[in-house]
Amino acid sequence: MQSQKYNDVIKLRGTMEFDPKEHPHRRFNALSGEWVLVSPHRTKRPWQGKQEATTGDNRPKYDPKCYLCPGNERVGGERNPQYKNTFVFDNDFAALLPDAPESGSATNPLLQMQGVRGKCKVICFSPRHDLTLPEMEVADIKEVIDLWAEQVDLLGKTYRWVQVFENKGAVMGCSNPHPHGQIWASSFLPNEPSREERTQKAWKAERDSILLKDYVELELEQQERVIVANDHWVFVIPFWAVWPFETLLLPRRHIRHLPELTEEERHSLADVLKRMLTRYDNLFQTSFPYSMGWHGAPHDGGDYEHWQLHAHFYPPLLRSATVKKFMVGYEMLGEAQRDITPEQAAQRLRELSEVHYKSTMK
Ligand code: H2U
Ligand code: ZN
Repeated sequence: MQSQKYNDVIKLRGTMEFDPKEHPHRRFNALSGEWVLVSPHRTKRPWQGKQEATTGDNRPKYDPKCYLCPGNERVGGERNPQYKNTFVFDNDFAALLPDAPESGSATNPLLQMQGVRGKCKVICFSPRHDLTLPEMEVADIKEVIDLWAEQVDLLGKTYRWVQVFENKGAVMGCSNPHPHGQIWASSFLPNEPSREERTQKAWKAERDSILLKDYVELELEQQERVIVANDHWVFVIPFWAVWPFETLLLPRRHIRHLPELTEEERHSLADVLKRMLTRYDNLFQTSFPYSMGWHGAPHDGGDYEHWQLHAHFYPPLLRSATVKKFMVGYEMLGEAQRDITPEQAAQRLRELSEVHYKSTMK
């Protein structure tokens, strides 16, 4: 028999109307297949945690000590050319090697390993040491997009997966403020795209439609989580976002890979990136840190009709330029959790200007 106290709780719960703005709930990430716990009632809790020092952001246009600036020597002894737009080079400390040997087959299911091959590159977005993507001209951002597409095309001829990404800000472990990103191409499909491969494939098999195309249409209809959109692209805080200001960048049409983008779509992508990343910087009046990366279909010759190209932006900041969200405790041992709802986060980003705060301070 249930106790009186338990019955009272049930009775009380029955009289309350569920409100996702107020009540704890879980949301399903249709793309990763994982759940996230949302606790909106908790946003008022006091904070006496870590306050990280903000680093001053007065960088010179050229830094003679920077290993990414034009004409400078890198750690491995090679010298960068006097590049004018973008510059790509093989990572001097590559995590993946093109000619690593194959491993033998595993004999113990508890001690499995795989030999892997790959290539790691570093991309400089601009010769200017003092800029970041949102501070660059749209035409110069377009050069970065062209380089991403060119490298995906090139590396995709040899490798199954080409991961284009950017770590921005010291808080994300970025080693140098000079605007740059990386590409790691690999003979294997890493965990994150493997999950997305499973969910997108299953969606197509069950509904005969494209998961992220259905999703972008739903977001455009609801307009609750859309932040910036133009003729070809839509930036949303996904319904299932884990990081407070996490965003998902989606094309409106069905595109599998970056190299498929038309000239017009590349210009339009440069525009939407500049606008969204400016909003990010304006949120806490700081050069907004994040890890971002592109997920396009694998390059192994398989049928990837179910894939939709997209980019994830994972910023760590929570409530200021110095207070970030920690993925610890419950997140490590239970599941991901957030306080502010994705709808509230989207509204905050929507209310911001698309004029960069630094340009108004000059
Ligand atoms: P971040 O994107 O996390 O800052 O990494 C920069 C990369 O640049 C890092 O992977 C490489 C490091 O190995 N690097 C070089 O290839 N040459 C250098 O001279 C310094 C850093
Ligand atoms: Zn530099």
